[in-house]
Amino acid sequence: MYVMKENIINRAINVLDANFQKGGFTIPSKGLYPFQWKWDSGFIAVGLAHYNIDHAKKEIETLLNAQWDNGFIPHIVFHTDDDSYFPGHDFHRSDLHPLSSKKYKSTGMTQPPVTAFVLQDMLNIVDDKEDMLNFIKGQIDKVYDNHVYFYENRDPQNEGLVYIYHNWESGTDNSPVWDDIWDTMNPPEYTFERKDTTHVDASQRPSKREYDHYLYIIDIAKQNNYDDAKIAELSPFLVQDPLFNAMLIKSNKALMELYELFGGNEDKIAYLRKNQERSIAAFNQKLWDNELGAYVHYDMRNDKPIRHVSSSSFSPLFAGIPSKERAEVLVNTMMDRFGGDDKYLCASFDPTDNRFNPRKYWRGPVWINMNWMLYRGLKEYGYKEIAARVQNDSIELVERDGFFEYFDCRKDTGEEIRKGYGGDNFSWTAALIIDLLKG
Ligand code: 2M8
Repeated sequence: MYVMKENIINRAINVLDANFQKGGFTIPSKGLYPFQWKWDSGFIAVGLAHYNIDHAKKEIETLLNAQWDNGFIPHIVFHTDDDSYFPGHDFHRSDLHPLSSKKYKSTGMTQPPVTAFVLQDMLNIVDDKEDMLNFIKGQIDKVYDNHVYFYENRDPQNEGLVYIYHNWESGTDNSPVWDDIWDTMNPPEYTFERKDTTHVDASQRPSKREYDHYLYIIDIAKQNNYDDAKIAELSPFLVQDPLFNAMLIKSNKALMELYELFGGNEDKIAYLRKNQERSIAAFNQKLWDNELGAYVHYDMRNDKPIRHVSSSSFSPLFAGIPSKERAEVLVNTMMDRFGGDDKYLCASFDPTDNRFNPRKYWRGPVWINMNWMLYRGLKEYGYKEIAARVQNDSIELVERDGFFEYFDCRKDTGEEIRKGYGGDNFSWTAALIIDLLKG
């Protein structure tokens, strides 16, 4: 066991080192994703903190350097002019927003706010606490400003829940949850050259028609210079996502705890506390589906819940959102639908739903970042055995199938040689496996 563990950790370190760039950030996967992604950076920094603290700090620093003057942090920072990815900076045009960074080209959309809880994790991992505290002191206000940005600009009805206006903001790009929204839209047929399908089999990626929807939503945002109020008024995609809001809540807590360590900052702590209470209450009230026994997404544009269970439904465990009683219902739902003996935990979409696809990206495969959060959440609520299963399943998949982007949740795929799906040598898989093995 010990030798095996060391061996995976060394392989994971090799993946991360190979993906680290001169500019001080880590690409998610060579070829497929050649820039810096917001939530990837966070997960990567957790892994880096175990063996290369300088790189871990750099990862966070380079991301936060690209913050806009209104506190917004973009989902992709285009540090280089690489044209092997579509859509690139020339499509996204972050310069249209008056407060966007003048120094860094980026997208005009964001991703789940993981940075604050990542900073807290980094502090917990390293031995030299003083050094890390100094680093955090220099970065924390930027992360706070990002949370203020969300509450002041992404919550038009002042509910305590923030919206996302694009499926790429969710991180769960082609989840079947979005199919309900695509059904309400009829975007034009765009002409463009896909780059992702030159790196990964098309059967494991979103369809061309799905990409038309993705591009169309960006076009609407661009026509309005990425103005948040206009987007809230006009975007055909406007969703309160349980994963995104759970990350915000988890990060609010981390920010408050970190500020408390430093002393002072009473105003900031009070602001976060007020919003935290509202957010948790609204989350439990609006996003809980009693019949499904799970948290679900809410479609603000069409004013209705999107009633499907996905791995996002379980992310509130990581943020301490459900009561003990509700957590039990949620875990039972997960075990009934996702937890059969013939499956690895945890599929990204409900295997009992007819939209489930075990090979297609966010429509069913297991993702290590979601498992990492699930493992922590289950442990926190006292589900030690199920947590251990999530941990072991993750390690087994990576050990056998490789450091891939996503994995088949079926124990028997019908194929002789198993392999992971999507990009190979994928950074957050490597980073979080290190943390899962050490934790
Ligand atoms: C995937 O998303 C990008 C767009 O952001 C893509 O498909 O081109 C998602 O899995 C997302 O969650 C992830 O951050 C990104 C980079 O790993 O890839």
